[in-house]
Amino acid sequence: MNYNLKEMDTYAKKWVKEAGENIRASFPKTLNVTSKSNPNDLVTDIDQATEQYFIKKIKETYPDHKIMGEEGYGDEVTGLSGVVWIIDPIDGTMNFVHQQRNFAISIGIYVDGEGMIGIIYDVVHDELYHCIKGNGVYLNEKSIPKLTEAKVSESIIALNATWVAPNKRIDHQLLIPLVKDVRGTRSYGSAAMEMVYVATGRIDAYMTPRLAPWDIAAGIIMIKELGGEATDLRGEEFDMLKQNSLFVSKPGLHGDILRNYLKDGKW
Ligand code: 2AM
Ligand code: CA
Repeated sequence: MNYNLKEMDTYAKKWVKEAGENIRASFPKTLNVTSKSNPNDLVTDIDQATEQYFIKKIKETYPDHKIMGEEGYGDEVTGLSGVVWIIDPIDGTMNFVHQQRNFAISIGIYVDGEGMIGIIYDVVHDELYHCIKGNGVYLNEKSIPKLTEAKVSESIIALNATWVAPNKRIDHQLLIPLVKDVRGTRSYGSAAMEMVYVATGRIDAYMTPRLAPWDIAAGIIMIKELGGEATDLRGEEFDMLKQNSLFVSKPGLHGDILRNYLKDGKW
């Protein structure tokens, strides 16, 4: 297949900025909010319109590329051969609805299964995080430095409080020792934002037992590019066609946490 990463990156960033402008323009208007799988799984007309906007642009420009989008307007993607755009039009929809901040547009572009371009746009702050594999990661025009090692006792980890209270998905006792040993915990409510916080070193790690491919597609490319580690909670590679657990971290810290805190979990 014929593809040009630089050109795709330029278009993707342009479309993301345009979509962000439309999202900012929507703030004074009344949102049409409905729920999907459960009453807390929200979607708005803006999530849907944003995804449709990307699909129109991508299909016009690259008719042979495939698109996997959270809101289901893309293709039925059953394999990762060729170029696949993995899109979350708004990651952190609950924040978007309640706070009008702490959400992002996330686009990962995969070529034959390999993550090549990652774009995460913090719409409210006009902060565009972007990366082409092998060329570093940038926040707007500024290069983001490589990640350095950190100790558990001096780290801040992002983790949702759900996972240390009784819940349906995991044994909530498993993560309590880690929460006690780290310097602090945070929860931002958008996986894409939490991953750029790891990429920029604002936090040291982020973990969660279940995310969809579009939540993680862009962020894991950036973290790996910066020398960080991105695996599931067992330390294994992701399957971008399924739900996965996620554990992203600075180097060194990743192995320490896996060995000392995560190894007994049935993730
Ligand atoms: P979303 O806002 O795009 O739905 C919140 O902790 C994070 O988990 C967000 O990145 C959110 O993405 C994601 N999320 C929420 N519900 C989810 C679900 N049912 N499956 C997978 N990811 C989900
Ligand atoms: Ca979303």
